[in-house]
Amino acid sequence: MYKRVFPLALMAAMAICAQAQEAVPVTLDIADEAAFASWTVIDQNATESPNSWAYGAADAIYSEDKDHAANDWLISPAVQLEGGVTYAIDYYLVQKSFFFSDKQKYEITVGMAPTVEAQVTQLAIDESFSSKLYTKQTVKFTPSESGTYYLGVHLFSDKYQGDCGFQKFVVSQSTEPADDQPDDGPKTIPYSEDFSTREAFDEFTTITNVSRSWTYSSYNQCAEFWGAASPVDVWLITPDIDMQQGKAYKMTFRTGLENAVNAASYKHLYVSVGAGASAQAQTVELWDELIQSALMERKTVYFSVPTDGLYNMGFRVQGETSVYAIFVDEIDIVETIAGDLNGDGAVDVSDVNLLINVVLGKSPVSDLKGTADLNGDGAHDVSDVNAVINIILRK
Ligand SMILES: [Ca+2]
Ligand SMILES: [Ca+2]
Ligand SMILES: [Ca+2]
Ligand SMILES: [Ca+2]
Repeated sequence: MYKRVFPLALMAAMAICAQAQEAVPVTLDIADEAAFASWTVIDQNATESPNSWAYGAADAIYSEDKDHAANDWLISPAVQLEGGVTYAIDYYLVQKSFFFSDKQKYEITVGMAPTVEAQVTQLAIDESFSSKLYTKQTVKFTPSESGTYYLGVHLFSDKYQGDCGFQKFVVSQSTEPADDQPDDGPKTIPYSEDFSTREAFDEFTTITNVSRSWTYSSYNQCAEFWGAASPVDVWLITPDIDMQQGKAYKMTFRTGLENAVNAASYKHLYVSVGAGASAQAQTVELWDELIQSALMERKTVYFSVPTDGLYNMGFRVQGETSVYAIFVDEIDIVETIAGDLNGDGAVDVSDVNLLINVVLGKSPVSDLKGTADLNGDGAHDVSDVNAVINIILRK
């Protein structure tokens, strides 16, 4: 079948070059077979997997290959774009599978020719796409030069992940600045992130020791790590957040599992803080728990920082996992009353007594309803007891 697709694609590309290019706003859809013929299909792994993009029903469909991963491109007809102008590009994909654990992997690209070599700019990537409906996703693009552009859908899903459908691109001039422009500096407290957009996730740093990492789940609107067959060490680290020494902070977030039916699906999650978005900089471990629930449970972490500056919170999954996902969502950081360790709103001798009991190991750390590490050195010890006494004496 791919033997037919190749020359068809070339003829289509040549036909387009002869036509006037579309100017924005424009919808590049696949309304019928004739429209599909104006798109370029490139089956990059045709020798091992002839499955590729084909006309469906007012869309293009990649039919799953049960034995081989996909490596298949669908490239749009030409569109005329102006340099320096920011465009909003809506795209519509769908996952066709009965299995919730099936995921598609794709990237959205743009380039100045309908070839793999020319599709050099990546606009989006999702390695765990699972939306069962055609829903709008949007990326921004600001070309540096005016000219003829082509938008690409590159599917590189693992084998046996169900069919994938692509419906259309809608290109319009954006009223907002491009995502890749620098934002307005570090985040401040109160800090809140609910991952309602991919752009929000893109401000996070991800680090991994395996082929997969934390990705954006457009379906669940949260951060997701899809697990791996081998032991993992994967980090999701917040953007820079401005924090001050001597203040008490409380971070809450929600986490849960895609599948919690057996222990192989559980994931060990660690939370840390450090002055940098790298594993080396995440020096103070604050919390850890073996996540065993499919409910998105809210977790609470109390902490302080040792000096004024920019800090990052780390979410790390470590150890054995299955290939089911863990989710992180609704990260909130607020300032609390420094020294109020029992959470009654006041700082007094009862807080000192509680901290002494925790330092002596007579009370569990979980009794604390505020940070007992007031100097932010990662330890609960007598210097923190003194810090609470000083807060009381200064009142
Ligand atoms: Ca193929
Ligand atoms: Ca969310
Ligand atoms: Ca108190
Ligand atoms: Ca301390």
